[in-house]
Amino acid sequence: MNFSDKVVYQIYPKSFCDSNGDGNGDIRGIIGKLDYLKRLGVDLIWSTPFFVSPMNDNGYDVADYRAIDPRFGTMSDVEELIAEADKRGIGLMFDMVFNHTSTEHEWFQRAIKGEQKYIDYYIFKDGAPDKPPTNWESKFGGNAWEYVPHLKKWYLHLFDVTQADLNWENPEVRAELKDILCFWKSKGLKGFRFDVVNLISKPAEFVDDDRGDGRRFYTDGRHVHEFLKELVADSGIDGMITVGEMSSTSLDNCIRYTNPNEHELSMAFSFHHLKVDYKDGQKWELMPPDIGALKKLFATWQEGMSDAGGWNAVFWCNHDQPRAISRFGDDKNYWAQSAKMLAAAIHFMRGTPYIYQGEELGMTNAKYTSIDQYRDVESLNYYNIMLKNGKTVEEAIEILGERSRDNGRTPMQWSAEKHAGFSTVEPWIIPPDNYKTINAAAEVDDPDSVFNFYRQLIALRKRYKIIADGDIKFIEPDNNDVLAYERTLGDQKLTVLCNFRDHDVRLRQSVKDFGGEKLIGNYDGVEDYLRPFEVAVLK
Ligand code: TEU
Repeated sequence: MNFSDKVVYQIYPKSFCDSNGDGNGDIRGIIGKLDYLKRLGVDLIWSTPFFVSPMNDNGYDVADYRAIDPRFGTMSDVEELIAEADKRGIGLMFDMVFNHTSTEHEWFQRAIKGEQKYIDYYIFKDGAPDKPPTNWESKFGGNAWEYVPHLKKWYLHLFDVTQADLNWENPEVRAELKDILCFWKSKGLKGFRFDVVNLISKPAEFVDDDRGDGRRFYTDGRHVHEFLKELVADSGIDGMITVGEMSSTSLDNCIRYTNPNEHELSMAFSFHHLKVDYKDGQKWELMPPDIGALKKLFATWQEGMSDAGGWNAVFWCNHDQPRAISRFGDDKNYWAQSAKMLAAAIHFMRGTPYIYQGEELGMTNAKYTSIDQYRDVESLNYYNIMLKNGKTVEEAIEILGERSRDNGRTPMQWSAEKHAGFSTVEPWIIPPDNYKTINAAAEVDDPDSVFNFYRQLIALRKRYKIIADGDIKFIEPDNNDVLAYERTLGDQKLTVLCNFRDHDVRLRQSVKDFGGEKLIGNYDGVEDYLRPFEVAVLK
């Protein structure tokens, strides 16, 4: 599939639309909103997992890859979703969580009963009960190993203790995963998203990390490219749209993951640009975003991938990230301006844009005020860790308000009605009060809305080949207020200027001198300077 002119919309089903009044979103809820997505103009939907799961990590702990969790619906609902989306010209991408399974998966259950075949499906190590095999840390806090007393063995879990890492060195495991892909491919999907797929290849030896949490031993690991090539070839998914979630990855590896000559994946998510507000690289330490660093990262990745034939998935938001508008914009005084500026900043880059549910409405962080309002396993773990490390309750709540994954998991704001029009009953997680003004019903018919700005961005990508296929070069490198780049295709040129500040900013030359005509922007006309959070796209 040629995907340079495509736009993907990400759905987190638990928070998208509740069709049966149980407070949780479901598959039929998605079906009911397909016309909304058609109106927006997206080509593909990536849905996060809805497979059978104990839901300790909201479905990223899969217990059965071929069955739908009844809380989300049935297999026939899923088949109807695929068919109804197809009628509207929208393809489906499902989320394959292949680095680990739930400990409730049959394979793990048989492993802990002592069946050697299934012990070999996971990463079990012998050891004494008081000493984990290595000092590696789980991404959700604490040591990454769990002891199983009756086996006298530890198993590795890079995420929650109920998410056991699979042993990809075992060809039987790889064969199982290929079968799962074939099963879903035959249902008529257009593509797949692969969860933390650059963590699948673990080292030959497991040793302590004296310089970090262990990630340097398994990130972009020794056989990862070989395993991906094999998975893609043997399951016949080359040519479908595939995106790998690459955790703490490198540019060189992402070039290899996505260059079409390698026959691995179509594109990659990398996260470096979403760590520019981590103080000393620590997620749980607050700092205002470093816009200079953000610019450098975009320039390095955009130009680097482009020069070497790689392809980026470009995005600000997903179900693991706080809302970009609350991080990089001003969600109070310049709400619409910053929502639109952030949208344009990435939609004109080289790569496939991803819109995360609610981003097209300008949804903001929840900023909950009490720990009982949080649901995410990572947030709950780190709340306790922060208190243990001496933070006060107020400090911990302030940090979660900025950093919790739940900020991106609040119910989709469909209307000003009770529960944001998401459900008829109290949702599993409460919406922020601003749903009364920020919601789909208020925006879809308003030509100036954030929603209609996104709609225009998608339409422009289809109309101008330069947006989909042009080269990219970053300009104004020394200006730490403005992200600026040029796209070129033949003799055509587009200049994109984005002000990340809440005040006017001047460039070395007048904005008017960058181009003759404005293609799109978030203020009327063009001044010599950029207004607060202004974006101007000039041709
Ligand atoms: O995320 C992987 C991941 O690295 C981030 O979730 C990161 O760990 C988190 O933001 C901590 O700061 C994927 C999924 O997107 C996520 O929802 C799952 O929890 C995780 O994998 C495990 O499957």
